[in-house]
Amino acid sequence: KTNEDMRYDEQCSVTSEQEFDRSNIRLKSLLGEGNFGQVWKAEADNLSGHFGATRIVAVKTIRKFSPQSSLKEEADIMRKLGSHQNVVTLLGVCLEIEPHMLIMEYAMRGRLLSLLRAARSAVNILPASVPGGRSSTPLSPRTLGGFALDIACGMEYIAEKRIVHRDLAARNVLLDHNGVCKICDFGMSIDLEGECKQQEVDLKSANKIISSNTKRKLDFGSRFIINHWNNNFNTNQIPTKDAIEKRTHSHDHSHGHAHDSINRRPALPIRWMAPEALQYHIFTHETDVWAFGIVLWEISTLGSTPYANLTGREVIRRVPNGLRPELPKESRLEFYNLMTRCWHKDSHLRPSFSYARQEISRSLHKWDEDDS
Ligand code: ACK
Repeated sequence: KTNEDMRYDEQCSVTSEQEFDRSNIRLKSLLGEGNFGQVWKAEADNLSGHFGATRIVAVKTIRKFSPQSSLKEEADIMRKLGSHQNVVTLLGVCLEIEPHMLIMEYAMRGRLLSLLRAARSAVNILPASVPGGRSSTPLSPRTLGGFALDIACGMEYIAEKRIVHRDLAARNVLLDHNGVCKICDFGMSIDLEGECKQQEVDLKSANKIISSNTKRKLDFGSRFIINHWNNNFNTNQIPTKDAIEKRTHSHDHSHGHAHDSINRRPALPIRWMAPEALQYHIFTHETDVWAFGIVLWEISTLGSTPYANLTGREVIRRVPNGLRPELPKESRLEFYNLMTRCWHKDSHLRPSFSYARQEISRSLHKWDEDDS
């Protein structure tokens, strides 16, 4: 992104509750259908005071009777995040009448996962000199390392804002026209600060709890995260391990989420989840770090599915017992170490996002120096 693009996004990013006039949106083509709704490529006029200007945007809509029946919470999270070059920016909302819509910046090159998989056949079939779009170009280790750095920067920012993403995976990273990665899909995210306020926990002590390495933190974490689960998954029970297992009967149907076997609503991204998330339903910045390790693995394997030979049920049982994704042969050593540390059983011994970002940045500098 140029500085000018950044300034434009900052001006456009939505910070108020203000409703966008939906008559200013023209849906152009369906980009894809997610679990709860659709994403459209669209044109939007007069976004956030840019009168007379038209911008290409992505519009997310929601099915009326989906379990996540509103995009309000997702909009709140995105509003709080504002504008960062590695996070998809919210540009406007239509939440007063249905169908609800989120207007987001448009990331032209689509999902990172698709790009990684497309690059596989390019690596195998096409010689490096064949001209073509980026999606048919083999991806160099330097380019892959750049993706890892972008995602670490985005996640560092998200964690600074005290948001837990809960669904970080290569399918939820988009690429813009410059090939810059942008983290998206905050439908499962939690705002830790907001949760503290709601549960009348003093923010000062909550900050201490959240940032300290004590058991209290986990207790605190699990309590509000379970509440969040109940709100979102519409059940009055604290989910048991059995309940999770039930949700995984038909896994791998779409987007890496397990599905409820009866009504097929999406449950949890089992293969990206840390042991404490699988066992005790604790979701924290550290469980996001675990998922980041899986994303590094996805990047290194050009979009393989973690534990592809196991069912979701087996993953739930074996990851807490020490099972980890098989380390890819073709990756650079620095990334092995980093991903392995992201998968430390003890969540407090995993690196922070800012440490991971610095480490990746150091590796990339070293590669650049070695190459020159
Ligand atoms: O790989 P894709 O083109 O990238 O297909 C999926 C589809 O919508 C369903 O999620 C695309 N998509 C989602 N959000 C955006 C966005 N902000 N910009 C561009 N494409 C998007 C995603």
